[in-house]
Order: sequence, then structure tokens, then C-alpha cells
Amino acid sequence: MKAIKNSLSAIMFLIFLVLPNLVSAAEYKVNAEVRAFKPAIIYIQPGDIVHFTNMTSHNAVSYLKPEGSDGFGQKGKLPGGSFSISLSAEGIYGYACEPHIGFGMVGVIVVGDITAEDIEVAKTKAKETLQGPFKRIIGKINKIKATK
Ligand SMILES: [Cu+2]
Repeated sequence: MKAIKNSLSAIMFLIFLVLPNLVSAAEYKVNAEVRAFKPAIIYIQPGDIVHFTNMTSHNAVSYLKPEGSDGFGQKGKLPGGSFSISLSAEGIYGYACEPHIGFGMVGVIVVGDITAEDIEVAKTKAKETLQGPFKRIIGKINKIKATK
């Protein structure tokens, strides 16, 4: 009984440690519609959570990511019904649904504050690195706005 009480105390203590982080993380939803992500562009803060829903026949793989970030998604894999990500590195993430890239099913997640120069840098990088239909991500980057 004492052991249980001690572990409960330990768990409660951990919850209090973690709680402030949980509370401050905002949550966003990106739904995969027929051939598009809705909303296709979102602005979030580091540590916020993005839920991708209705992903049964879709995936979301980052093809453009900030320096030092691993990005998200696994090339060639469908994640299943839904999945969630949390991004800590600030910057511009451009992603695509691989099965529907031909239809322009792409999106952008902006993490933290970005300047007009950050957008230009991302655009240049996108033009240099994206191949074929994945260049459609550039069209979405053209629509994002500087936040500082
Ligand atoms: Cu798709």
C-alpha cells in the first residue's frame, strides 16, 4: 500500500512538472479532404501540436524543412486514420501528400516568427531542391506572410 502511495506521489509530481508545457501547447487540426489539406497553411508556435485527420488514403511528408529539423512524415508510407506531430524548430515546413501530389495536395506549416527574408530563403531553397510536381509547394510558400 505504501509503495502504491509513493508511486502515486511520484506520478502527481511528474504531472505538475509537465502540466505547464501541456497547457501552453496549442492544438491545430489539418483535415485531409478529397485532394487538399484544409487549412493548407497554418501558423503555430514551437511545441504546438498539429493533428492530421482523415489520413487513411493520404500521407503528409515534409519536403522542405528548416535547418536542424528532422521534418515529419515517412516517404512512401500511409500513416493510417490520423496522426499528430509537434514541431520545435522554428521556420517554414512545406509538405505534400505523395499519393495526390499530382493534384497539388500540399501544405505549409509556419513555426514561430518568420521575416520576409526567411520566406525568400525558403522559396530559393524550394526552387533548388523540389523536383517535378513537388514544386507545387512553392505556390503555397508564395501565400505565406511574414509574422515579424
Ligand atoms: Cu492525399
